[in-house]
Amino acid sequence: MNVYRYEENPLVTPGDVKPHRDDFEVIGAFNAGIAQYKDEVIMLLRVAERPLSDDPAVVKAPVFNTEKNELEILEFDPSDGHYDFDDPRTIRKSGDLSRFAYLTSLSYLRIARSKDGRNFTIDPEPFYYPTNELESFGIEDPRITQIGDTYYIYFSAVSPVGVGESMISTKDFQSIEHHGMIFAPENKDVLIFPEKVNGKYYALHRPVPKSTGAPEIWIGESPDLLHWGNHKYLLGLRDGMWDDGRIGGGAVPIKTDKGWLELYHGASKDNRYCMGAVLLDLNDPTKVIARSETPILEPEADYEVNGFFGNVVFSCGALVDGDTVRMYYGVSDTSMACAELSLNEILESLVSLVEA
Ligand code: MAN
Repeated sequence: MNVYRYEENPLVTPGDVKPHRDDFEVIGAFNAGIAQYKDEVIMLLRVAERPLSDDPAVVKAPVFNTEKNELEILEFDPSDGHYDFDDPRTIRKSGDLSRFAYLTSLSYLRIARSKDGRNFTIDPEPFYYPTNELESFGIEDPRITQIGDTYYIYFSAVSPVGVGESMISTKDFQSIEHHGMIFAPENKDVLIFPEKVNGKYYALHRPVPKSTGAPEIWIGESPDLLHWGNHKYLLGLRDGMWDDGRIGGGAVPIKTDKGWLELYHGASKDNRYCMGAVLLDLNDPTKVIARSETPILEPEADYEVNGFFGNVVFSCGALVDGDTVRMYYGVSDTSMACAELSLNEILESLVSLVEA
């Protein structure tokens, strides 16, 4: 696969973003939703901020208190045996490492704008900050689907009761309407198709089943973008391959002559995140036609390998112009980058899953 990484990569780094509070530092500006708005490319950044700490003997966890409408900062002693601090992203209760008790940073959404898609200017204020109790641990990994003149923005809403997917919408990237939670916990990586198929809206989503099953991709349908049903299991993990740990949708599905092309992320069991592609039937996206055997993009560049949580390429949006796919992607849970790939080359690389 020919991958052209921009010379300007990483395009946005935490150092480019001014923290929205003086007592905080920005540790991530990554996993951005992407949209074309008028003559600008909008990168809706997931900005992760954590409370400044000059004492290594204190680990802090920011939590948004919706009743008081303010951030609270909890403090932990890293030698406290009740908790496990090994994953820099989370604080876990010892003996129950399958779930987290707190996050070490809080994420919200901030706009970066560009005329050329390479040089971005970051808005001085957050675009959307947590506003309700389902968002008290933060807002993560937004995706943007434009339908008519409305941009639907949906994201992981993280709180002590779970990680679900909530949705807001805007027409001008200024005023916001909140539509509540559209997929209950645990669910992430929702990708709403940009148009109806046979009279129905479709969305990919990624539940994390517990009794049986794995973090794999499902598809559901809706009459109105708010009520989702008729869920079907779509795409699974592959033992011993690059996507044998967890998978989830990445960019908004791209309509092509051959079908709906979804650029998805797959992580191995040891948390190396790559991007791959899957082709779904144009008239029935619950049918998988073909899939990548090998990744279309994997962590290789220094900024993709090293960072807050290294070895991660994670796309939440791409822009397509003719044969050129401009895939924007978060790197190492730290910064944003972009690479161009050929649409035809991606399609030709897919291996058919349909019996001849
Ligand atoms: C995982 C990672 C983190 C994220 C949490 C909560 O631990 O994806 O980046 O903050 O889940 O969604």
